[in-house]
Order: sequence, then C-alpha cells, then structure tokens
Amino acid sequence: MLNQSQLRQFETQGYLVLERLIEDDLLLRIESEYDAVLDTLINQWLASGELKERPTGSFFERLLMVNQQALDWFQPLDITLPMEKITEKTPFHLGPAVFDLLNYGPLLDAVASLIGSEIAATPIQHVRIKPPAKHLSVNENRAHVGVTAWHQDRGVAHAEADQSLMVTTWCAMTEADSDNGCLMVVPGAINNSLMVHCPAGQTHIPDSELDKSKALAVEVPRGSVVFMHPSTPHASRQNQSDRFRWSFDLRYHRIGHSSGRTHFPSFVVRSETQKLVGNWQEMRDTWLETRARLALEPHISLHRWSGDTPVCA
Ligand SMILES: O=C(O)CCC(=O)C(=O)O
Ligand SMILES: [Fe+2]
Repeated sequence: MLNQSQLRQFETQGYLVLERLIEDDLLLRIESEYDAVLDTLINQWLASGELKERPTGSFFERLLMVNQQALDWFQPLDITLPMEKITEKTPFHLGPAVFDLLNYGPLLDAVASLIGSEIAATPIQHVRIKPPAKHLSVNENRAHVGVTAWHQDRGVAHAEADQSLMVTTWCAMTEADSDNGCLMVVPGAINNSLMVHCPAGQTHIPDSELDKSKALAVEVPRGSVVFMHPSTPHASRQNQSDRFRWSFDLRYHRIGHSSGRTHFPSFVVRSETQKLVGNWQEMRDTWLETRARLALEPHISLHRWSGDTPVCA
C-alpha cells in the first residue's frame, strides 16, 4: 500500500515512481519466456525462408538481427491485439510470466491505493521493445518500437472512459534513462482535463497545446514501475543509446468503469465479490475469442479524434 507522501506525490504531480518494485525472479521469468517466443518466431521464419540464417547470441542480439531483415517482430511479441485491422491470424503473446506480471501482488497493492481494491486489468496493455534508433527505418512511426509522441492516456481511449478511475503502470524491464528513451512527463496536479489530440501519425497533443518547458525525464532502474494518472501528459525520448529499452505498460480500471476499449476484454484481477481471471490460458483464450470475433467485423477506431480542429491543421 502507498504511504501518504507517495499518494500526495501522485495527486500533486500526476505520476509516482516505485523503484525496483518488481522482483528479480519475475523479471528473469519474463525474459526467458520472451527468449523462447523469439526462438519460436525464428524457427517459423527459417521454415518459411524469410530468414536465411539462424540469428545467434542474446535475446537482444537475435532481435537486432531479425530487425535488420525487416521482419515484423513487434506484433508477435505484444501482449494484446493491435490498433490496425485484426485478422484471424493476427499474432500476440500471452504466457504465464506476462500473466504473473499483470497479476503481480505488489503492483496491484499500489494500484489498489490509487483506484480502490476492485480492480480490472484493461485491454490497453502493451510491450515496448525499443531498439537503438539508428537501427530503425526512418519511416518507423510505431510508439511501441520508436519514439512515443506526447499524449494523455485518456486521449487514446474512447470518451465513455473519460470519468473512469484508471491508472497506467509502466514497468521497466531494462533501466530507462535519457539516453535509451525513458518516459517524459509534464507533472502537475491531477485535474482530469482532456487536451485536444490530433490523429495524424501517432495520436498526439499538438505543440501549441502543451507547455513542455516543465517536462521531466523519468529515469528509472530495471524493475521499477512508473504510475501515471490518465490525464498526465507523457511521451518517450528517442533511444539514442546502443542498448535496447524494454518496458510493459499495463493499465487498470475500477471494476464497473469503462476501459475505453470495450470491444476488447477487461479482466478481473482483484475483487471481493467477482471471480478473478484464473490463469494465463483463460486470459489468452479470451483474447483468441476476441480476435476471431473482430476479424469478421469492420475495424473499430481506438480513439475519438477526427483531426478537423484548427490546432491539428
Ligand atoms: O513507453 C513509452 O514509450 C510510452 C508509454 C506510454 O505511453 C504509456 O505507458 O502510457
Ligand atoms: Fe501513454
């Protein structure tokens, strides 16, 4: 549970850092789960001829070699379905270690202090594995692989969640610093305001609407968690280092409140009265059912912005 000064920090600044909240054992299990997923993908690409030679070395070394072959490695490593049109084959990864992170007791204890102890995991959950920018194509515009533009998390959900009690938890799998593309936030008292976002490229707050002179770089060691209120403006820096920057952003809302993406499933992770999501297979199967349903439907936009306000011109 959070103490008074941590709660005050969150209320007055819109964000809070808990350094090294995630235990090493869980970080290592996530790493080895991802190692195995990457090997499976590599075997598939070798079999299909998309890869000619087996990449060797550490997870990051192999991923860099795959990246250099311009293979789409990101979506098969992400933990939910994408923003684009979903097909019956759209890949994603949800395994036991990822499930354990989503249900991690110390994380949920802190979340309970912020939104109460009836907690659902929202479907707005992502992995971000960011290679050094020098290895990315100049056209790379995905906020999960390259730079993230300034936004509020309220701005990337539907309006029905504007009043939802919700919190973003940004979990550092590697250290994050100014060099390798850490988060940036504009701190300030929580006011639930929603700024204009423009849809061109990444959904973003236009420069004219945000005073970035007070922006802070949130540098954290591996295993740390950054908690953000959904009205806190944030972005990420470019990864100018030679290292990868790896994080998960997981979101939680109070049970009964809207996630802002209700065509996707939410999952009960802590409750006195409701049945909890049982295990990783149940969670993965729910996503697989969602995928099968959405593959047959027209694409649903993940935000509300049309871009026709003058500030987006
Ligand atoms: O890690 C990033 O680049 C951005 C993360 C983000 O926007 C979030 O956690 O809500
Ligand atoms: Fe965000």
